[in-house]
Amino acid sequence: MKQSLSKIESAFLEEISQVSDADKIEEIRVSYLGRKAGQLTVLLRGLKDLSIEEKKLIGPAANLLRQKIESTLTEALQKAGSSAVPEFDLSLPGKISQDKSLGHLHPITQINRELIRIFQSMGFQVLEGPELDNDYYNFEGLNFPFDHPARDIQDTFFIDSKITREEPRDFTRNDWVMRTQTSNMQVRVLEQAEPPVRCIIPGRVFRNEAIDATHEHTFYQLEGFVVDENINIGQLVWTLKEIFRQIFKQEVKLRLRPGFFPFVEPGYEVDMFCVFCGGSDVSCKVCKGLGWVEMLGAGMIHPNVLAAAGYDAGRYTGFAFGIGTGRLAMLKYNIPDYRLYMQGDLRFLEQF
Ligand code: FA5
Repeated sequence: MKQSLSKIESAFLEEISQVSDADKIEEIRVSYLGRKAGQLTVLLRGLKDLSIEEKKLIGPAANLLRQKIESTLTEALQKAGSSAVPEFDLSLPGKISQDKSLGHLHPITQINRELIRIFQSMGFQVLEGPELDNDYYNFEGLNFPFDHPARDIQDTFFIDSKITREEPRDFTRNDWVMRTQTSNMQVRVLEQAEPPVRCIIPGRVFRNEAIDATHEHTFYQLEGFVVDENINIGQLVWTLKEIFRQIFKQEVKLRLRPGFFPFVEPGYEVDMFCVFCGGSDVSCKVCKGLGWVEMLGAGMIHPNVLAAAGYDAGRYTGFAFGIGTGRLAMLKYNIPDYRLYMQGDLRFLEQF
């Protein structure tokens, strides 16, 4: 067996020294290492019939010869300039060169992650909700009776098909909508959770509305609500101020105006002082010179909503808010136009 190995070795070295073109080199490879009838392959196959002592002796020598043949073939191919030989090592890890920038997070993702971190530090649970939802959770359960004009506040994308999906309840109306608000999670969560409840739901929402510097048809909200005994407006205001203080790393001026949302009573619209012009520029695209930008809706959860979720509305109270996270990111990162988020323009995205 040993003699056969040396015969193969010298024959191979003799043959390879006489060829210089890639096709011939390939022929030699097949003749020695080919899977079916390669001379060395056949010999290696015979190893299994040897005794253990012989295997120990011949096995390593045969493997060594195979490696030698392989590396000699590769060298020969390199000399022949074959494209079959990679010019670089594909198994090496990539290099980060100065002129190639790393990927980075979209500003909405950044603000969401920051909000999640802050809310989690305050004991809020983070949940997700469906973007396509039943009329019940988006409207009816939230105290928007069918055909009530309050539904017109949010221009809705209605879905023109019957969907069957496993849901925790039978719907009074089997109508589906692209959710217009992350508030669609209020009843859904409360139906399944026991108080105390403290959670946030960041997500995408959809409205069939005209777009401008502060409005998109597809935009981002973060819903939050707390339900327990003795929950009050003071706690809502404190929570909002604290969140804004942590996001902007300074005290932020917020303004509460009475606002109507059928699922809260009392309800508020909350504005933040415009950091772009402070109200001094009538041509400011963000606040239009008013000095304030509407950032969120909020209020005390309406007893009808608590009752729809099966809560004893006499015993439990709760507050809820829905922050426009895209608007928040505009003020935090000085973004003058909401439409920039969705345009995929690298000149914009690379700034974050
Ligand atoms: C609501 O969507 C309520 N669900 C908020 C709420 C939650 C109220 C809980 C009470 C209790 P509103 O339609 O105002 O409310 O939207 C909330 C925020 O989303 C706005 O303050 C604004 O920051 C943002 N927003 C609303 N419409 C758009 C839009 N078209 N484009 C971008 N951001 C928007």
